Amino acid sequence: MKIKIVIFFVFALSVKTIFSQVNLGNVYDRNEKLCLNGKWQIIVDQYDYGRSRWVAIWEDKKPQGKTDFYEYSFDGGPVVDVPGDFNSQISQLYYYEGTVWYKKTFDISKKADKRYFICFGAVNYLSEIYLNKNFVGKHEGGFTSFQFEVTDLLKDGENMLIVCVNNKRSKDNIPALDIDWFNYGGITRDVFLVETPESFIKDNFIQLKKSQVNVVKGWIQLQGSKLNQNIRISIPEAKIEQKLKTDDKGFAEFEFTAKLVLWSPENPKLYKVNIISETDTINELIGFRTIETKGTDIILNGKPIFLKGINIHEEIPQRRSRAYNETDAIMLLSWAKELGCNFVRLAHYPHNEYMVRTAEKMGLMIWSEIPVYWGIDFANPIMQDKLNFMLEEMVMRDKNRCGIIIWSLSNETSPSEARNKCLKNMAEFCRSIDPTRLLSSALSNIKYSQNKVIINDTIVKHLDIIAVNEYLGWYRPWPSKPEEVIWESEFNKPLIISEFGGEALYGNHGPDDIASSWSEEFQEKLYKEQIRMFTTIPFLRGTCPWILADFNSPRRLHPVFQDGWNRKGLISDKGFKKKAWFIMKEYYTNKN
Ligand code: GCB
Repeated sequence: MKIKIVIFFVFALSVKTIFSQVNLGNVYDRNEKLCLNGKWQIIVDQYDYGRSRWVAIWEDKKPQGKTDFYEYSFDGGPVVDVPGDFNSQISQLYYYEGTVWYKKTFDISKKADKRYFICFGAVNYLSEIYLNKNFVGKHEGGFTSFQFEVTDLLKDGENMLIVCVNNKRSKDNIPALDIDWFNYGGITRDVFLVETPESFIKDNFIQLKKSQVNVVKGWIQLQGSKLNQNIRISIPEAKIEQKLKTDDKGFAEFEFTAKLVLWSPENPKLYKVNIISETDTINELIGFRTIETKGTDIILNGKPIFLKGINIHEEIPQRRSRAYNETDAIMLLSWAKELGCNFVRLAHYPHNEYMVRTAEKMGLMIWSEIPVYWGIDFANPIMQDKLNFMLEEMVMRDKNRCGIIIWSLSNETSPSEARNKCLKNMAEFCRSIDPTRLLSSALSNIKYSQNKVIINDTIVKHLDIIAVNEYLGWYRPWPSKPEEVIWESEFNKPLIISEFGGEALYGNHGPDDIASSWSEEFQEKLYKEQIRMFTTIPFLRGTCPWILADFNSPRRLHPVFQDGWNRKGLISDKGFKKKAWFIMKEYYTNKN
């Protein structure tokens, strides 16, 4: 990957130890791991003082002689919980975007024949990792997991891990400057130190072959000194036992027939799959299903399906913070189930693994997307590599999660030559690393002409599913009666309305025809109108209201009705259901 080379070259000039990212595919499925969650000490460094070599916060220097002093110290400073964003934990940091240094010490008895990897679920946005005063590596991107090998830097006894985090928005970041959510910074997800054998199963991909309900296909990649190994894949419950051999590069591909109970929303069956090499074992819960499109239909396990969806941000509104653990996932996804959903759009970035794994267990199909959102600088020559790198990180983490049926490449990006080129390239790259899932992108550039809505964005040629964010009745007035709006598409593909809705403050009542009343009645009527329109769109195969719950967004400036919240939630910031919730629930209950 070019991007990695650039990053590491820059750092090679100033630091002595550099390790490359490893992309361990199965962190959560390994038993031998030390959890580094808990209390971490922090230093807030708004002017980036600590990164200069003469200050070097990563060395955590302590005064030695009588004339010595340092103008920083972790000791005596604030402490925060990891996982978790720093903004919600320290009130002075609520709107902070900048550098924060994190420090954690931990003890370990290092085993001579083992390897060790430091694994981060996500750090928003830039991070530099230091172990025992040595630079380990650097990562860009706030919502994808990454790992570095630290075997040679790890000591027996106490170790010191320091992470420099910066969540400042920037023009060439993904996302860039303008976002409609809260830019929570920090080490927002789990941190583990994973132990593996010297030669280990680095990654594996196991799913049903595209369109074939009885063919399992995939690959296994080993890393270490013993690359030629005998491998066994077993699924005991289905009495499956497959033997294969890895090549000189530690790689093996496989394909075999199997009669499996297929995963579906009605029966979210997961099998225990064991991958056993001569030196290592991985046990993973994996489900099997096929997903494809045929004309304007979405086909799950050979049968057409309608996606009854809801958009979700990775935020707990009642706590005004990021969601980061299984309890949080269960709360958000139980609301989705209660609404009658069989599908969730995890907006606008890859959510934590608990969200994906819990949704899969609950029988919810998943749309996962990278934060290629609004003003991305597609014309910037470094952008394509960054986009593909982030896309690869998303796909590699979750490629065995059958609940994920759609990878989304972007949300509301304006067509231009540069944008079209980047998205087309991403689509091709994504299919090359995962040919089993559907591709989409949420579009907003739709042609509106009198009472017609015409889908003509040429990027759709490279996608499987058309997804449109339309806000008829909110950002755009109804051009006619809702049931008289005519939807046309230049493409013979299924359509999902990936966003629609309007704002209402819970408990605020008023006229149902005045948007600025911010009333529950207005939102309720808007939902009824939307549903009337849905029933007339012949190629509609799914809907996703925007959004499950009110969420924090500093661009929502109305002091009375918004006060820093986007109020399009069907559920309020305190967890109460608005009137529109019941309209949507009824629609889903009656919809086949
Ligand atoms: C959109 C965006 C979403 C916003 C929403 C809104 O089209 O995709 O991120 O939050 O509209 O509320 O305006």
